[in-house]
Amino acid sequence: MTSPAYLTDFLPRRGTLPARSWARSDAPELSLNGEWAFRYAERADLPDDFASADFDTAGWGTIPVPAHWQLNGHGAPAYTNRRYPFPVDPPHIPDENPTGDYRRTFAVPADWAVERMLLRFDGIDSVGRVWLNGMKLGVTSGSRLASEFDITDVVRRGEENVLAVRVHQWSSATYLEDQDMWWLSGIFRDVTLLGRPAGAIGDHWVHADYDHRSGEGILRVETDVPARVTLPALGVDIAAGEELRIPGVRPWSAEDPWLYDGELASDGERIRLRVGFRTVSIAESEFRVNGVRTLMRGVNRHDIDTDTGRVVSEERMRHDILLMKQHNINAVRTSHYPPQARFLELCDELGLWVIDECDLETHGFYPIDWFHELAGNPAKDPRWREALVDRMQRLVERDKNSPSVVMWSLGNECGTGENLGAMAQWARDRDPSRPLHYERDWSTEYVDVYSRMYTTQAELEVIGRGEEEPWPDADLDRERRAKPFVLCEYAHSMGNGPGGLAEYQEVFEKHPRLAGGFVWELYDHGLRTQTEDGREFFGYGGDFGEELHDANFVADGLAFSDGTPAPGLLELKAVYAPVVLHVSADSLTVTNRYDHGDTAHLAFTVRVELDGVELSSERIQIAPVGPRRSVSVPLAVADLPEGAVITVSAALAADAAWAPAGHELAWGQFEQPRASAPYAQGAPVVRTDGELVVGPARLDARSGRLVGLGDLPVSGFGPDVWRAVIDNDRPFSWAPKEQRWRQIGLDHAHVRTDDVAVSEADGEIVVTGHLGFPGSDLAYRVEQRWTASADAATLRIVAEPIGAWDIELPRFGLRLALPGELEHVEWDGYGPGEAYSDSRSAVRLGRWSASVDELQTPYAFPQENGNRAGVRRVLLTGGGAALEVTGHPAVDATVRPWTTEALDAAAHPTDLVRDGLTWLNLDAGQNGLGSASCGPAALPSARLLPGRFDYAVTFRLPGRD
Ligand code: IPT
Repeated sequence: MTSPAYLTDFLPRRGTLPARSWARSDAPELSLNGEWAFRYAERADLPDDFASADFDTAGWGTIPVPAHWQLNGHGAPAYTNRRYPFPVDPPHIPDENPTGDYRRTFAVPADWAVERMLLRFDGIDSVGRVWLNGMKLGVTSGSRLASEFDITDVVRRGEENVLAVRVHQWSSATYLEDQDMWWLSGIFRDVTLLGRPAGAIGDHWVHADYDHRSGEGILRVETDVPARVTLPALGVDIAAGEELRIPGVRPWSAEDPWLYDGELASDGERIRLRVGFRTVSIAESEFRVNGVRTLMRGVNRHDIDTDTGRVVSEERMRHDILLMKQHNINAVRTSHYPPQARFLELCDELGLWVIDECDLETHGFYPIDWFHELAGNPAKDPRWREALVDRMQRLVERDKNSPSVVMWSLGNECGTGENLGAMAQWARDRDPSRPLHYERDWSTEYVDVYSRMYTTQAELEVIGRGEEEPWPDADLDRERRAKPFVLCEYAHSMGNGPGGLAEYQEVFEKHPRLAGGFVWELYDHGLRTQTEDGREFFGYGGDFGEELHDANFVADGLAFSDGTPAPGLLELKAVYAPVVLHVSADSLTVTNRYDHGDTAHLAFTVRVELDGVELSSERIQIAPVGPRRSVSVPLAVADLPEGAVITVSAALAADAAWAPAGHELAWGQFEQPRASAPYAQGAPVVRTDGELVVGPARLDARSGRLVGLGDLPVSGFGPDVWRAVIDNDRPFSWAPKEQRWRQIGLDHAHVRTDDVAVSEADGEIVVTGHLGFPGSDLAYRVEQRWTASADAATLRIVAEPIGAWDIELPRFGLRLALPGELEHVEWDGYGPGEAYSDSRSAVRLGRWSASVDELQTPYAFPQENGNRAGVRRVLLTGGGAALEVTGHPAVDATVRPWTTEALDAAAHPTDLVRDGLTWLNLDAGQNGLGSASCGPAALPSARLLPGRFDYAVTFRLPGRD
């Protein structure tokens, strides 16, 4: 037996105090964060003499607290999604158990007039055995849960105190903490010494309901000692325990997070109160806040920082919340553990609906026995019951005073079992004011909302209508139908995507039973690291020498690891817009999708543009539109020229706490149709040395391939069906396509020219060929028809599929390589960002420009990216050269400094090296994105079926006429 006994207990925690509410008070406290002495070992069974006061730490290093040791030079991070990275034999753990010994000293400030002293650890991963002055205080467990020790009898005043903590990476509790994230250990949240004056408040609970019928707030504050409650703005001054109805309060909501500041004062302590009056209820299968059906437009958020792991600074927490608010996200699920208490304070203040989730996941039992009894699963085994209930208690007790928390969640992915029932029972008894959530309880026996993850849009629709398949038990089925529905995870944002968000949102908005959804997830969890030659990248599973890992499945965020929004977040912002603007040539309809507030805080602007030139711009007044209402107003735009675009934008009229005045929330557009440009025609075909020349186009006479446009050399010209596979295409996806694509040989196209026919009279060259794939009879017959004027050449492509195609195409288009100096791109069409057939909500019509570098999206695992949709004209310039391409009427365009093949082969963005050419794709289309890396494929309407393609582009050399 080499592991100390506490590491294999079903409840390793010992000696800690009962959980209580987070509080900000005037009682003295001392942060024990900072540089601690530190010693690292690979095993857990070392002597514990280091805890004695006279132990000499010579030879030890130091480590910051809070921090993970793996990110500070000891051991290495490791990523697995579900799998426990060691043999599954609960409650046993491996002998190889990285262990960190921490030591520091502290003195109690001389002026502390306190009766008792506590030591609080806000988070130690996974357990910490604590000594003070050589005396054992106990063991913390529950990595993302607070632990307090009473040290009154051990601490020495006027002397130096020696605090020693032994932290182990693995413990029996690891079986309860199998969240999909990095394995990172250490004292990673704050450590604080708390002075407790005589008469201090042990625990407090602010009950602040809102009666939406009368407009009254109902206030009652529970405490364990006599105390007074004051809220000056409301003239409240009552005793704790007393209930008061206060007329005319302004309720709290995520839309209008109104907090009344006040105080709770006992003889020994004053606690700062920030009271938000609000009532959560479930009625008629709706999730309601303050009596109103409330729709959560949410995301899942982990604590993650690319440099510090789950050590998240206040600045980063604020950044995350502002990022969410600025992208129209109004709700967050704290997957899959409670964040630091400060995060919830910020949610209270800035306004987000929060599903606060317990630190619990036993997902690693699924791969062992997926569909059956999950043998040994702690959700069922009675020996774990106390540990599970303990975790729930610590979640609820710490966070019960946050108005932003509108639901408790029992945890994530633990299968089902009575221990979850015990957690739910405890929480329901303790806090009947908040509904309970847990996704795996499909019967909803234990919970108040029906929750699922990664359902299709179609299934969501069925559930929204209340027409889902009955649950086998008729009573449970009836109860479930009376419950609201939460889609606690959807739209898996791994790599390029997600697609299909708009279609989900349409369903959410339609059915009152739907309480909302939470996209998976806010951030990529890449950890910043470097190549051998010092170039930075965001490392994922396998980049740190792990024995077992799940590669880039840890990079599945709407934002990149450093917090930069990825295209998915911009798409989500457009889809989650709280107002929808429908614009026509002469009217505007504003639909308010807020549940609680009107549109008085918004300023509306109407802009008219033609080919990138602004024709007019004016603010218009729109009387406030009430929640869930819509109004139409006439738009007086005189003489709209062909091709002109009207953009109506709704922005913050004044500064908000989460964004400055002018921050745009939503926009809508209308385009006055214009005729597509005519094909270039009229120039003769001229034969030169092995070339056919028509206008500026030069074709190889034998193969019919384009080899030049005027002086510009062209290489690599031909039809193209391949894209660098996106995560949603890959073998682990729920709708894998990569294997079949490669089996057909789409990544190795062979082009054969069957005929090059010149019609001199018509000035036309017709190149007929066969686009085939080695080993396959699937193919395309491709006809390229060239015509030209003096300065422009039009290519029309007509392609007919051959054979029994059984899968959609990655793309269908044309690719060519141009000199690398052409590195500046301007285009008319949708922009400024990338867009695909099922993610087009964030892009708008306009004239845009970017460098080739700026057009690349650096997905942590390189894959297809950067497609610009609906491009009518693209102009490439640089090195004194220029090329303009016009679509008839539009194409999808991609411009890259490397090939698709190089992109496909890269494991990290640092593998991509410019090859000296500018690669241009001009496509009829690309397959949609979907979110099949964990969820449904692209909707049928977004799939690129292998049908007939017929489209055209015109190449022109500007400055030649
Ligand atoms: C789901 C998990 O709940 C979440 O933590 C994350 O791992 C996500 O998958 C994928 O990134 S569970 C899955 C089996 C549906």
